[in-house]
Amino acid sequence: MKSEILRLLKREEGYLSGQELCNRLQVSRTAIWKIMNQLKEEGYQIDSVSNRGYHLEKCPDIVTGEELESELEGRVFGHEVYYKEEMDSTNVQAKKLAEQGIANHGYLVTAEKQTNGKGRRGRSWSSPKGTGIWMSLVLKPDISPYNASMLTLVTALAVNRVIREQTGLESYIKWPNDIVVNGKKVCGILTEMSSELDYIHYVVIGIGINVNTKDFPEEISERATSLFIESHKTYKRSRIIEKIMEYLEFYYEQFTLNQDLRLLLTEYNQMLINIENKVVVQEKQTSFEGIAKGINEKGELLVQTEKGIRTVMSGEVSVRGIYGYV
Ligand code: BTX
Repeated sequence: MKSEILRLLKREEGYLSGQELCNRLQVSRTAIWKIMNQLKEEGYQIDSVSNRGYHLEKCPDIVTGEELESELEGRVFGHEVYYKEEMDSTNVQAKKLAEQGIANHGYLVTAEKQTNGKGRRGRSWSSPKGTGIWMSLVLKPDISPYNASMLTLVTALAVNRVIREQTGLESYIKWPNDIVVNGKKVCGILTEMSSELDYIHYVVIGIGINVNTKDFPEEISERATSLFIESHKTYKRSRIIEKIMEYLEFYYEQFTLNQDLRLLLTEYNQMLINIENKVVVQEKQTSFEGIAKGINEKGELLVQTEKGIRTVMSGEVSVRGIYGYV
């Protein structure tokens, strides 16, 4: 009900009378009054005037379920949101909820802070309170498990587009799972899956974006950046989440049509920072160098070497520029 009240308040330009809210939601005046107080405690500025009702003057920068649900009306992605101020990892929580049968396709998990944010291969992800977007989307795609890793690339495309549109920054995708601005990492994506050989139980797409972060722990400060650091502006995180859900849903539909990236290839390769760059591909035991030529329909990176083109699958490799991270 709280998200419904928020949605109505956001839509109303003038004042929304208490009586109208009672009628619409079939609840008592006291119930409405209590929720208004809760919202005020969370930081919403609500003007209440007797005989006129309530008017929402300002929304705080928070990522609660009610804030997001009130924005994400009519969408499949993010239609239901599980929020807790603090979590170990939104990916871990999303997997638990999917295992329990609670999280269905499009279910979103968000937190203000992660105490054990995860990167790939056991690495950690710095997720301080209130500054970034730490979220995980549960999907139950009807696709082959072999094609699921492309979802990371689909997500990168959506996040990169939203960053560009919302901030005006020239962000790029660093294949396969980072978004970079001015050569530094502003976003990381961690896709995890539970499947059988030919059937996906669920996929969890974890997205971490440094939004209003002002500084970083020393060990990552040279390679990490935030939207704030790059643009000197702060952003309302719920707005960015809302836009990501919108674009991700759009790109996801195009991906599932053929279970590959043929419809997204041109746009992806335009946004690929590594393109035509010398890269070092580090595989489990060995490494090799070449020029990145872009990705193919399967999302593999094509690398021109002296011996010809090699296709690199995401997973157990890391790709970096010859002189550093990008
Ligand atoms: P990755 O393994 O590619 O990157 C992890 C590496 O990035 C770390 O080893 C560190 O060097 C650097 N790093 C750590 N924190 C940050 C940061 N905040 N900004 C920039 N660089 C950083 C990338 O893994 C995938 C990260 C996914 C994070 C999301 S957050 C929501 C969801 N829940 C969860 O536990 N993980 C995902």
